[in-house]
Amino acid sequence: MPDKKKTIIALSGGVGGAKLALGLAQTLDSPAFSASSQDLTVITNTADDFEHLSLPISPDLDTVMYTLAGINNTELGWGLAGETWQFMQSLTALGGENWFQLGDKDLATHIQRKALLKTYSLTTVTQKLCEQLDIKANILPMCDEPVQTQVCLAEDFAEKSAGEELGFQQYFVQYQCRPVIGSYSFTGINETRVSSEVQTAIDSAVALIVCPSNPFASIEPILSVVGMQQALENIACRVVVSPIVAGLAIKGPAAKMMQELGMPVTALAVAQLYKGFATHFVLDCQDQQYQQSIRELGMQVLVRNTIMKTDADKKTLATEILHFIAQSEII
Ligand code: FO1
Repeated sequence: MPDKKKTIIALSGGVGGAKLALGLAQTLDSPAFSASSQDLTVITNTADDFEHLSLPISPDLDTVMYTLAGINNTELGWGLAGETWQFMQSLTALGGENWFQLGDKDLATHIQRKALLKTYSLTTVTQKLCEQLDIKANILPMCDEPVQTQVCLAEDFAEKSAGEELGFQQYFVQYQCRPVIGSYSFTGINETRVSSEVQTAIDSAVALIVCPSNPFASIEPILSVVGMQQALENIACRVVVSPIVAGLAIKGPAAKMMQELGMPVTALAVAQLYKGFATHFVLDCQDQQYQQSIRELGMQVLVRNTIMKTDADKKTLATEILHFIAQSEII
């Protein structure tokens, strides 16, 4: 009789999350772990998604997908390796909108996604794309309904006044995260629900790993899907990996957002955000002074190098987290 399926669920945004997801996928696939019969499901943020040039763009889904397929562009941190830009050059020559770069190869993903979305849900479309790319892990969007992160400006910026909202990609790409944020919201979130595919993964899950992704822009939208947090709380072991190391975000605007939202930029402040939800916390060696304070929040703490520069770093961190989970008294 085959072993009952045991799933490790990872929650991920873009680059940082995808790195750990790759480490987890490779580790679970290695001979040392194959006897544990654990598979990987990556539930990915889709609140960065938007329509651009009439195409449905899912930046975090694509970053996770390309990374797990081994075809990601490591220099840019998004898009595909060996990309060319003739489409963008021609579009620019025609006076088209060029603040958001779509590479020639990447364009195929968005066009194929658009075609498939006429018939299938985003979850099924993602599964079909992953199948074509030979990805073994199960990559799922956080939900099938459209959600869009909007940031509300605390100060005037360019032609926008304080109090006005910007879509996340405009904030992130067009304005390079320069506007000061007062608050943010997730348009459409109240119309979402946990998909049957996400629920099935949760039902067989032995542990949840929150990858080192932006707590506000990447993880909070996932946890805000109607019914998601309650469903995930049925998984006894819930590990958060800090995206803040030595007061800096590994990538992206997490540190800047924390500061503008009035929080100290520390791994301890990240742990406080997840108080009551996380049972385990992974802290970088550079932040070990917070170990005791985080334990006092009710979490077991693992102190390791969490900066993943090489593929070996990704696998090492993934292995250490999987051992931390296995040793836990909870499962
Ligand atoms: N990020 C940029 O900084 N500039 C871009 O022009 C850009 C284009 C782009 C196209 C497709 C895609 O899937 C991602 C793209 N990204 C780009 C990355 C993306 O906007 C961000 O990494 C995420 O939204 C943040 O998680």
